[in-house]
Amino acid sequence: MSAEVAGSNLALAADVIRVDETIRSLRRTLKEASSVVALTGAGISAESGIRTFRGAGGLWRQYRPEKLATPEAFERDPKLVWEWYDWRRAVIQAAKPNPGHAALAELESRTVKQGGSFTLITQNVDGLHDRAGSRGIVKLHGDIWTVRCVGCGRSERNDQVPLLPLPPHCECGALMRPGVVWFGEPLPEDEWERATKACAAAQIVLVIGTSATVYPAAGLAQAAQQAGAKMAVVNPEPTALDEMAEWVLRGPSGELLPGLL
Ligand code: BV8
Ligand code: ZN
Repeated sequence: MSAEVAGSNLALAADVIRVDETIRSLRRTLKEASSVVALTGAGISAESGIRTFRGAGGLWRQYRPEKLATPEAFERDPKLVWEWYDWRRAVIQAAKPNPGHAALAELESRTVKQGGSFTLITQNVDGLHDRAGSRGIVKLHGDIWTVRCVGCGRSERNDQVPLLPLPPHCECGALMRPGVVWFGEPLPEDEWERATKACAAAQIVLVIGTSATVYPAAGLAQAAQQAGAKMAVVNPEPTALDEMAEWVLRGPSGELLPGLL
C-alpha cells in the first residue's frame, strides 16, 4: 500500500475515532440531561429520499422559493403553487421515516421516562417526525398535510394524493391553500411561543439537518445556547453554528443519531 493511501486511511481512521468520541461524550451528557431541545431541518428527511432545499439537487435549485413559497405566488398563480405542493405530497407519502427520525422519537421517550422534558422543533412540513412516533412536535412552518382557507383561516387535515387539480373553495367562498408558512408570513404564534420557551429552558440543543439560513427559526439554536444550553450540530456539511457547538457530528443524521441511544 502506497504511503499516501496509508496516510489517508490513517486520517480517515482518526476521523472515525473523533466522531465516536464525540458521540460517546454527547450520549453521556444526554443521559443526565433533564431538558433537551432538537431543532430539525430538511436534512433529517434527506435519507428518506425527500430533497432538501439548498443542497445539491435541492428544491430551490429547480424552483425559486420566491416564485412558489410565497402568498404572492399563490395569489398570482394558485394552480402552479397547488400543483407544486401536490407533487411534494406524493413524494413524501411514498417516503418513510429513516433511523434519524426514529432515534429522536426514542430519545424523547427515554428523556421523558427519566422525568425530563424533550421538545422537538421542526422546520419541516413533511410529517415524518409524526410518523416516526415523536410527540408534541412544534411545527414552526406548518404541515403539508393540512389545507387552510385564505379567507376565514379555517384549517383542516387533508391526506388526498393526488389533490384535486385546482385548490377547492371554502364554504366562505375563498380559496383553500397549503397549510404551511410561506416566506414573508409570520410563524404561528403558539408554536413560536412553545419553541422559545423550550429553548430558554434547554440544557442541550441538538441542531440536526439544517443550514440555519431561514429566520426566525435559525435563531433558536443561538437563543438556546445564550440561555445556557450546550449545542450539538449534526450535519454532513459545515454550518455557521459549528463554531458555537460543543459537539459537531459531521455526517448523515440517519447514520449518526442512532449512536446517541
Ligand atoms: C418571516 C415551509 C416575518 C414552506 C419554509 C433577509 C435576511 C434575513 C431574513 C430574511 C430576509 N428576507 C426575508 C427574510 C425572512 C425570511 C428568511 O429567513 N429568508 C431567508 C431565505 C433569508 N423568513 C421568512 O419569511 C419567515 N417569516 O420572517 O416573517 C413577519 C413577521 C411578522 C409579520 C409578517 C412577517 C418564514 C420562513 C418560512 C418559509 N417556509 N418552509 C414549504 O416547505 O414549502 S422555509 C423552508 O426552507 C424550510 O421550512 C426550512 O425552514 C428552510 C430550509 O432550510 P433547511 O431545513 O435548513 O434546509 P436546507 O436545504 O437549507 O439545508 C439542509 C441541510 O441539511 C444542509 O445543511 C445539509 O448539509 C444538511 N443535510 C443534507 N443531508 C443530510 C443533512 N443533514 C443531516 N443528514 C443528512 N443526511
Ligand atoms: Zn373560509
